[in-house]
Amino acid sequence: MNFSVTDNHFFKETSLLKEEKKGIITHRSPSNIALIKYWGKHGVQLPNNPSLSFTLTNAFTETKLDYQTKNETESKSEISLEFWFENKKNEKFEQKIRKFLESLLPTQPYLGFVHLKIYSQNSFPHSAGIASSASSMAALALCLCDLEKRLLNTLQNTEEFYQKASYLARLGSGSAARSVYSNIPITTWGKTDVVKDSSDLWASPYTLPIHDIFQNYQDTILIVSAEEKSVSSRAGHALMETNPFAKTRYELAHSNLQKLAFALENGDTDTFIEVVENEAFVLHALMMCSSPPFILMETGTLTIIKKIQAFRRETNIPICFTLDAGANVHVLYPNKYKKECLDFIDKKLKPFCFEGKYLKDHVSNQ
Ligand code: 2P0
Repeated sequence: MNFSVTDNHFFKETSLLKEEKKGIITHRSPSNIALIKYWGKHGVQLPNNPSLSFTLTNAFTETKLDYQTKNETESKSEISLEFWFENKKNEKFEQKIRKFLESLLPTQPYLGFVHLKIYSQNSFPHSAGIASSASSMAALALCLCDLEKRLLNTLQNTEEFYQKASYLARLGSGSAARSVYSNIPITTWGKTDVVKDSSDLWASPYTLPIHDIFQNYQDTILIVSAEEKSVSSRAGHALMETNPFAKTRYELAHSNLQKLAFALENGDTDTFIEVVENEAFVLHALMMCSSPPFILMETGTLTIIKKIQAFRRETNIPICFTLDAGANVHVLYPNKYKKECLDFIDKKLKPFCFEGKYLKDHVSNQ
């Protein structure tokens, strides 16, 4: 399945050539934080293990796509693009998006029939060191699917629309596959026995039972470093190809996902914490035993982790952490302990944050 539209009869008719069409499409996509991590891929952006993430609420990207069909004399085999980020023309991002759209052209030829102007902005500061590729690629992919829908009358079926959006987002950035679903608390991507009809090609909403304790779960994102990472995720994924622990890691992801599904259903916060922290530690351990090795945690990351674990021991509050591919710490806790946890974060963890910065977020509600 490559969601190609080249054999679509609407496209064959090339009605696009005959009538001018223009319009504006807007989509907002949430950021997500993986609890079961995607780390290692093969083929064209296919994951080596299934992943599962919480969908966030306050961290999102909003993308506006302004399109107008080209006239008869203009080349349809080229991408016509302008890219604006946070109200400024951004050449670096434009180049990246152009490359992405060019890679889609053979299967999504309608992209060659339009002039595109893309305006994108994040709800969170760009300098916060938060990965924005997931939410931005997801918002762009949703815009592209809407564009196809408007131009070719395809993707009328909602499930197909979102599957294709997730498929396209994945091609832009793996974790973006999980960010096309707003208002869905949990998403999985990658073939797993735990989720019926799961696929490596696109992510899907997690529809298994979720205990009340995980409703409105809180995620406070502690900004430990706002600097660009020393090793990109792309390079990190590639190093899994020679990592001696790769096979064990992929097996562990499957069993951790199974355990996590049990914890989510039963409100078992002990198991939740065990799995979530294990996934974060394993992700960073894999980095440290890659060849060449690399470390993305900073001193503050470790200090914060130890303080969270000590606070949990002292209070019995089921607070825990997870890490992305970077130094920042996501502090996860049930909504009912929000006051105590925010107080702890503000008093004890804030001093270890870059410029005392942290972002309050929570899992998206259905
Ligand atoms: C994840 N991460 O599951 C994992 C956990 C970071 C840590 O996916 O090369 O930016 O664009 O597919 O999605 C970060 O990698 O990598 C990532 P590409 P991506 O969220």
